[in-house]
Amino acid sequence: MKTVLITGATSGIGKSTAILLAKNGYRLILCGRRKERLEELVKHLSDSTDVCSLHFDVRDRNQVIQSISGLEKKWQIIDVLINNAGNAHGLSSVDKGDLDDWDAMIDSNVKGLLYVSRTILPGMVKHRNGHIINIGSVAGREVYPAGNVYCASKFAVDAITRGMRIDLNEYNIKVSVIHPGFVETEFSLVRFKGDEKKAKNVYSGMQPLRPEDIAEIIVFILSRPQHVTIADLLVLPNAQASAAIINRNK
Ligand code: NDP
Ligand code: 8X3
Repeated sequence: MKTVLITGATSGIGKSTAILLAKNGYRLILCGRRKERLEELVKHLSDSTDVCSLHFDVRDRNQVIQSISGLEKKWQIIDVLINNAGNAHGLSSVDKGDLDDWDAMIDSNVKGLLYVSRTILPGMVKHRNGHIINIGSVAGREVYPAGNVYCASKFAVDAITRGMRIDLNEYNIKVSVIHPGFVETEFSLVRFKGDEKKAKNVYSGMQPLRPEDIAEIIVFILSRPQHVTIADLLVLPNAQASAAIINRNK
């Protein structure tokens, strides 16, 4: 059975994906910063599958390299990498943006994805086998008001995905990207720094995607035969027509 490493498995899309992949018998390496949550999830899933966790911040390249390189031998062949860890921090016009928020988004969403990929890819190249699934966003397809740096980070994920698909083509490695619209997770709570009212307001009057909706798509992508790559998917809630056009009367 395939071994899947998921970054950002402590909540939202990553956690739902871990739960569904466990049900489908995949071996799992779950990553995130919140150690207690990781331990709880490992305990919960270990009845269904072989599972372990790695505790690191994707922004810290030494932690990334040391954690992944330090995996026990039986976990060292990684078949699938799901680059999911990331967040938005703040929602401000570009002239008022917080520099720490900008650093956090670029360091986690872009550089973190690169550090994790760069650590795992040589193994995939060596074995001429692998699949990378990057989690982009509708924000990586369209810029919306005050989205500036978060959108830039997701445009970068899109560009990196395309570059990966070209560079890894000769090694039999599949590269996919999913661009979700609104998904109700801890995403907005993080963006608005714990302000629950603002976070809830993002989804008022409309039905957002559930993290399980994206998890189901990931399972489908992974279940395709070897000659099929689902390269690029935009997945929106029915009430969302574009990054900023939302029907809130549903
Ligand atoms: P959540 O906030 O629920 O989950 C984010 C996950 O990323 C957590 O597990 C968090 O783990 C992890 N993470 C964040 N920063 C770091 C870091 N520096 N190092 C390690 N792990 C980190 O949000 P979502 O599930 O919604 O987000 C998952 C992905 O989906 C993100 O890339 C996001 O941009 C993308 N996305 C989300 C959409 C939405 O509307 N929710 C829409 C489109 C894309 P921990 O804090 O424990 O480290
Ligand atoms: C998350 C979706 O529109 O809030 O990437 O940026 S959005």
